[in-house]
Amino acid sequence: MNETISLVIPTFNERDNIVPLVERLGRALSGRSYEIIVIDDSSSDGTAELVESLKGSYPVKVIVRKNQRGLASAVVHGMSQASGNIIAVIDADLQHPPEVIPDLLREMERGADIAIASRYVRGGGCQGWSLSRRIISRGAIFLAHLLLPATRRVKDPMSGFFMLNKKVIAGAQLQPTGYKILLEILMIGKSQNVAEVPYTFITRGRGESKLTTRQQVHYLRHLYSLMRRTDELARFIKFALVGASGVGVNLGLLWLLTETGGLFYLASAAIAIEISIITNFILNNYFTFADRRQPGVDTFLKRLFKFNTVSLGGLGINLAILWLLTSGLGMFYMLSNLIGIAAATLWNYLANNWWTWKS
Ligand SMILES: Nc1nc2c(ncn2[C@@H]2O[C@H](COP(=O)(O)OP(=O)(O)OP(=O)(O)O)[C@@H](O)[C@H]2O)c(=O)[nH]1
Ligand SMILES: [Mg+2]
Repeated sequence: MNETISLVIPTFNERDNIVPLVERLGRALSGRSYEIIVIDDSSSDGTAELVESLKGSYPVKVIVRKNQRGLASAVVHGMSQASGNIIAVIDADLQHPPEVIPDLLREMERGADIAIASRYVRGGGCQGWSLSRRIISRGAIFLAHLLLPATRRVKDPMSGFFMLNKKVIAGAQLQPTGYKILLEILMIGKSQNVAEVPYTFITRGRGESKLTTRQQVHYLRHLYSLMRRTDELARFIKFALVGASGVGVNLGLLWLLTETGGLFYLASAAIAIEISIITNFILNNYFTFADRRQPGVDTFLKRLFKFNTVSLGGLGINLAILWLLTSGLGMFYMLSNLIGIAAATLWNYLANNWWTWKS
């Protein structure tokens, strides 16, 4: 395969890094057909001019954006200018070793449509990260895995260093905001086969980081936006509606069994709870998680068992919160119970999404 590889490099004040990066890219890709597209958001340190001066020696071009800032949008802009079918995205600050690119290419040649340089597969890592940055990075990935099930196939969906086939994003309505462009591509693009290769994220040697706390908070908004655009939010609303129908079934049966069936109210309650769990399960199986349904009585029963277990956990959470808030904090018990129900619903949703209807 000797397709042209389009390397997209976002820059903002990377004067000290861009030349050594282009030189190392040239060595890593020698013998291959490639182009380098630098997207510079009007750096004030002369980054764009430096890239221009490399034109005689390397296949580089630089696009200077005047009134725009933003890593993800810069990358999308760069990708739209790619003439090759294979696009690689790499930071300018040498934290992404260009020597990994041949490994990414190998995965593409084996049939991957996205190949990710990953910090979180065996052999990968982060150099010199503080404990807090490690925790934030892992936490961000955990949240993505929790709320966006389609990312679970990838260990490092936050990587800024990856390669993809252009057709993955052809026609995709990308809404590039913030820093996490790969996450957007994984969720909105069309990829079948995603591979990860290990690399070590090196400490930044020169220049300044542009990653701010504001960017990290912005990430949460991006997650929410992706949940909305990929129907994961709709799934949660369906789950909550099914839960509400279960309350109806539960109360109705409790009344019926006690009043007309003549059962002791605690016995009716136990039966009513179990039956409402079963009706909730059936509705969720055919409605909320219809896209993850699998044939076979075996799976059905296994999932019903898991759903029951999760519901029991939810009941425990509901009661624990009711007790803590009422007896511990003196809150009115109806209000405590409402908070308990909200917490249990969240637990039920996340645990069932993660475990019962594992995608
Ligand atoms: N065009 C453009 N590039 C940007 C922008 N913000 C960051 N970049 C570039 O994107 C890459 C990653 O940004 P960094 O600030 O290094 O972020 P990071 O690597 O996640 O964080 P550090 O480990 O702290 O460096 C670098 O090449 C930056 O120059 C921007 O607003 N526009
Ligand atoms: Mg960096």
